[in-house]
Amino acid sequence: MRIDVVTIFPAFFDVLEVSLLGRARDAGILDVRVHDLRDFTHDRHRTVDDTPYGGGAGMVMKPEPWGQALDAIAADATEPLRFVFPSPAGAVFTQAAARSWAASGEHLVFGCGRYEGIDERVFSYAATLGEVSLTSIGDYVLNGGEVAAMAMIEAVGRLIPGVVGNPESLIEESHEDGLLEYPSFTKPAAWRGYDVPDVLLSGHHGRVADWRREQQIERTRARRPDLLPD
Ligand code: JFT
Repeated sequence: MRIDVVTIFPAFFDVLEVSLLGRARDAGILDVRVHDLRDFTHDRHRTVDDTPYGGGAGMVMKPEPWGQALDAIAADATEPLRFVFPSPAGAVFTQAAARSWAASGEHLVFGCGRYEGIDERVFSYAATLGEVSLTSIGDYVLNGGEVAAMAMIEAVGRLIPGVVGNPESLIEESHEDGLLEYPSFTKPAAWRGYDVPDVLLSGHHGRVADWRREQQIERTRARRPDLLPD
């Protein structure tokens, strides 16, 4: 899978090298390329922002560098493009979106803005080159799109076959079955006065499975009732 990132802070993405995705990249399964938006400017100060039309606080990202960056990426794309712009005004990113993008065969392009946001016409222009998604990672406020893009890249990347070692662990995890995960324990069986639940030491696979499902439902009811059907 090919992923491009456009940002004024390319160094943010250096951690991709050392994370889970680094090995997938070495194996040729994931090809992530990071571009500095300022490389697509032409003035001495490599300007990417300007004051907002209509007034108001802060600065807005100028459309011209974005247009040049998106054109350069589109020019050598070999798969259908999806432009993902992290945005506090976007639809909330879900595991369903991660699954859909991972399975789509699309070339993902993350446009990471800063300041008050990106000139709205950039999204209209991107829509002439591919699909466009304005996506938020949740209802809290960040200073720009980089951290959100990193989260989405990890969520999508780990669903690409070969990126995560054991495909079973993908299915078992939180959200893949609509419930929170069951609690996990490892050795020792007794630690600082806390014991591992007896059922997990019993060797009764059916009872273990029933207990885990019960735990999933109870935790989901207590912490995330919004995930349960009425
Ligand atoms: C914040 C963001 C996400 C996501 C993109 C761009 C500029 C700063 C900002 C903050 C509040 C209002 C602009 C961004 C996010 C999230 C994403 C940008 N800012 N206006 N904040 N919180 N969950 N995804 Cl471009």
